[in-house]
Amino acid sequence: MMIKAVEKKVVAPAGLIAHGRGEAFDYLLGEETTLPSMKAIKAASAALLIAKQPVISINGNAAALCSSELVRLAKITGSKLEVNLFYRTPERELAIEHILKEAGADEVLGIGEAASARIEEVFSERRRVDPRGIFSADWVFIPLEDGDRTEGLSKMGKKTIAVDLNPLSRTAQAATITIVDNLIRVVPLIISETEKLKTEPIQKLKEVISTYDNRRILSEVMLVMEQNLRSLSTKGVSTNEDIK
Ligand code: PTJ
Repeated sequence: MMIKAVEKKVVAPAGLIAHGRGEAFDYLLGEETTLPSMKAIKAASAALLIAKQPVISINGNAAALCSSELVRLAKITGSKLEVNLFYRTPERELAIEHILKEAGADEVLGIGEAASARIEEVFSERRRVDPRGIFSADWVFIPLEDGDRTEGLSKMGKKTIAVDLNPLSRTAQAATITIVDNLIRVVPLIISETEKLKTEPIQKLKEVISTYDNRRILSEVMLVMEQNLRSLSTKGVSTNEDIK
């Protein structure tokens, strides 16, 4: 699927490397959503519901992996969809816009001249943003983001929700809410969580966010990884002698 998406110019060649890196970390999670990640998903859902101008940032990998679900999430939470690419070319912008429109998006921001604003703190093509979208957003959902832009967005005062399988990445470390899990599992879970939380009073949603501690969640996820590795390694190998 990802290779086909590279051929269609949706995914950048570097997106394949990022995907493989993600898979390696997913094995450490046991390829399932962990309890700490569920807490991050709940906080992210509450944030998208209380946000005044939420924006979902779409890159090549996100479009290839779950465009229909991201369009659905945008509709449920009233978020805008904006294409924002590290390896930006007009061809890729249009290919991703096409996928999102086919998946039911009414409006896709960040295409061509529409990405006319600049994030001064970012030095890659990712600095180009749409004034109606990321530039004026309060919360930005950033799946598979690069570290520079996550830091740039937070310097601009934006709150960010990152999805990144690597808890050590600069994005995971810099985001307001970090969901360390596979994007393909995360988006359906945020959809069902937002549907559950939608009827809750705003005060309750604010409380979910104010009691959320991202540092602690990152530590808990790393402990899950450590435990998984420990139990896997003690299954087959019990002593140093066995390793030799
Ligand atoms: O489409 P473009 O031009 O915007 O380029 C997109 C990529 C992904 C190439 C660009 O954003 C990039 O280079 O990202 P990084 O810095 O490689 O970071 C991607 C992060 O996503 C890595 O930490 C991976 O572990 C993680 N990742 C990969 N696949 C998944 C994932 N996280 C969650 N779910 C995945 N399926």
